[in-house]
Amino acid sequence: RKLRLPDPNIFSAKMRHLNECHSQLELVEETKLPAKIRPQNVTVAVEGNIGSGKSTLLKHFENLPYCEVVEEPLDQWTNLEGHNALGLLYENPERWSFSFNMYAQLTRIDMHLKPHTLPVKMLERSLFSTRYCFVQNDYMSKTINPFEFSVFSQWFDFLTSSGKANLDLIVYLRADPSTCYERLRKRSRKEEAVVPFSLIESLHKLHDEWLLEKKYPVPAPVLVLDANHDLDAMKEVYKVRSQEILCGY
Ligand code: D5M
Ligand code: MG
Repeated sequence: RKLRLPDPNIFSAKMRHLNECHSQLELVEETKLPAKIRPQNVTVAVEGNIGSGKSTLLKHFENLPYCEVVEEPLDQWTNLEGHNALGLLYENPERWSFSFNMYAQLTRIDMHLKPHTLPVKMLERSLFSTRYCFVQNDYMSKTINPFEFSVFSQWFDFLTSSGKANLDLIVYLRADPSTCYERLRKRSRKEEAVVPFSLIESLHKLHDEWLLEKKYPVPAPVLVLDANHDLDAMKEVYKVRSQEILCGY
């Protein structure tokens, strides 16, 4: 695994401030940086189906002083100069899958390129799941045609060959399609009202094919977590297994 060498300034203002305030702060065990990742910059991608609980995991780790989180830019996807790209995608996938995914790919390389300000950077999904799960699904279900698939794939190859999108670890939140679907219904995002159960099933299969069966290239070691438990139980898993989630072991 290739880890970048540490920048001595990586212990950013936030961490320095924490150290300075040490006497006033009750630092609990989980707020300390695990020895195994000190002092490198580590990039972790959190992958999983729609409704698998990525945001819950990210929210948990966001609170740790050495961890920063880069969420999926949903606000950009729902308002691109006034266009709701996500809404259009679900309204008419044949027409908009290619455009949506070309834009998603642009916003994703932006996530990968965002400089580290803390030792651990956690991404909500990556360029790789856009290609191997979402675009693969569109291609197989013919909402992206072979010409569009080639254009998308050549951009993907170009963007990933630079090494700028390297990951150190993938955390795969694996939940049953029925669990994901129930959560999706519950959160009732307006664009997702028309998402059929069959899409959740296909995406589940593609995540498994990619991250478990390695049918497509897997760019980093994978930690699989059972994400079927309720919110409180999941938070407990994140607490107990935080070192693994941050370092893979
Ligand atoms: O929610 C993210 C939403 O965006 C969900 O409706 C899936 C959709 N999404 C994400 N990436 C893509 C790509 N590449 N193509 C199509 N749709 C996508 P979340 O619950 O965070 O997964
Ligand atoms: Mg999300």
